[in-house]
Amino acid sequence: MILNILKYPDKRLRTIAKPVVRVNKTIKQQVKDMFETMYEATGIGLAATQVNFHQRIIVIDISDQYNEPICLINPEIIEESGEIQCEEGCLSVPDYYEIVVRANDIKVKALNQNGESFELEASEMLSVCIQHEIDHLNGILFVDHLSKLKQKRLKKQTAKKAKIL
Ligand code: GNR
Ligand code: NI
Repeated sequence: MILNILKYPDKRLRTIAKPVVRVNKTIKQQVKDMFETMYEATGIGLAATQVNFHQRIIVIDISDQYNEPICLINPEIIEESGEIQCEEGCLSVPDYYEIVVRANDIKVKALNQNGESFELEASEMLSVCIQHEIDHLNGILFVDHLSKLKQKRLKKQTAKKAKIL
């Protein structure tokens, strides 16, 4: 099932997601729906928060062929180093792109969609995407990393757009 993606400045995007207690049927169905929604929206990642489901689930696929799905449940960054500046966008902030500075190399611990614990080392685009998605689970948007002036401009621009729609 395709899920609705919340759009900035929806306050529900500020919700802090709770850890998944057990990877049961409901969670597995949610993961399925999130992959379907991400692929349909042609994103490279999606956090549960964006579809108004406030438990710690992320889906990612940064491959060209869209055939390398990664699911992270209760993800935790256990190591990080280096720096990368990457132009980011967000399905919850349509048509807006800005450079954000993040760690280039991370090690993440999570559960997979069968509830098994695993670790993943990531760098560059995958690393950026994982950090962007974990931010969502904490109610943080990439625009929060920008200057106050850029945030003010985005806010004004979004309000103006909402008026004509
Ligand atoms: O599709 C997406 N592209 C993207 C590009 C650069 C950095 C992060 C991302 S994630 C984004 C999908 C999304 O909004 N995930 O929360
Ligand atoms: Ni996003």
